[in-house]
Amino acid sequence: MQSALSPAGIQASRILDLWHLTLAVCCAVFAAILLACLIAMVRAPRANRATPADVSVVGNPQTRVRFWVIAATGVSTFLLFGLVLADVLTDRALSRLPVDNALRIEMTGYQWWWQARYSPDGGAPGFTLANELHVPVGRPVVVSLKAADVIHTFWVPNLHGKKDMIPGRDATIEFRADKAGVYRGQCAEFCGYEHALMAFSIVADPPARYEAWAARQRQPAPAPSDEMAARGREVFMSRDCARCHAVRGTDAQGTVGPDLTHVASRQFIAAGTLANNRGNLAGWIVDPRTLKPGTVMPPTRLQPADLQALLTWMETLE
Ligand code: HEC
Ligand SMILES: [Cu+2]
Repeated sequence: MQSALSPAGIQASRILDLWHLTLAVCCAVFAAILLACLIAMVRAPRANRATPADVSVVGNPQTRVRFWVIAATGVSTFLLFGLVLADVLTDRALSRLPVDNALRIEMTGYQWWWQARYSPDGGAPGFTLANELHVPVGRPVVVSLKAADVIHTFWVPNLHGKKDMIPGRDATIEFRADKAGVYRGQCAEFCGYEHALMAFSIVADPPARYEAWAARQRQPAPAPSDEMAARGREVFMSRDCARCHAVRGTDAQGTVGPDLTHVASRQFIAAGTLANNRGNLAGWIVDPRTLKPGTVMPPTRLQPADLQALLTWMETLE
């Protein structure tokens, strides 16, 4: 779900309140202006060939009109300042989310995917993943935002507004998910060819489920359980994959692409581009640039048996 109109957290609902207020004021002003136009049209004297236009008002001061113009200007100014005030108050409320005991995540935008590094939490070590974050319901989350190449924008409308990720300039965004669910996020700053295919999701889980998920993510990849998976791991290590990807628990330590230690636990691959299933994974590995033109990941030619083994191993990375 991706909608600013159905907030799942306190930040987004404050923004929605401001939006409702702005909408109501603007609609009322718009209706008042239409009404004034209508009255003016109905009351305007009609001219035709027999009755020439009445231009006697030109050059005469119109005190009654002057009153209405001043009153309308006053009301507009008052309403505009009211909206500014509401804006400032909302902004202040947004910055006052209590963040003691917050979950801390560092998120980096790459062309065109997201890396998330979870900080050590309550004595447990941190971990790294891509594109699909889980957070516990009811606990504040502080995300520090970075960009690896160009400007990206972090935006999960169900949870908060937008925040730019500017290379070399650190920023943070704080939110709290108050309702369990899956919230879609999207890069909101045009960042090149595949800007439109740079999505991610935030899964808000009840705390116990979140802890179980986090405990799994902290684990290194399991040792291959059978011959086929072992061969698949061999293919991964011997082809270029390990140069760009990390799989904890193996020799693969690349940092150019997403951490794949638990790639099979994700719903999507390639930043929301494809559902994560065996067929899409195969297509992606063999020819990523047809599916996502411009992506850094190169195509890889594999013997069918090697490809099947690689897929089998990757499916064990849950
Ligand atoms: C030159 C670096 C590079 C090489 C080599 C490379 N990849 Fe990638 N890979 C990437 C990048 C960058 C992405 C992110 C692409 C995107 O989403 O736009 C990616 C994405 C992926 C994904 C999707 C991950 C996710 O969670 O979205 C998988 C799976 C993957 N690569 C597997 C492989 C395999 C298997 C190989 C070897 C056959 C390989 N890659 C070789 C750079 C590389
Ligand atoms: Cu982007």
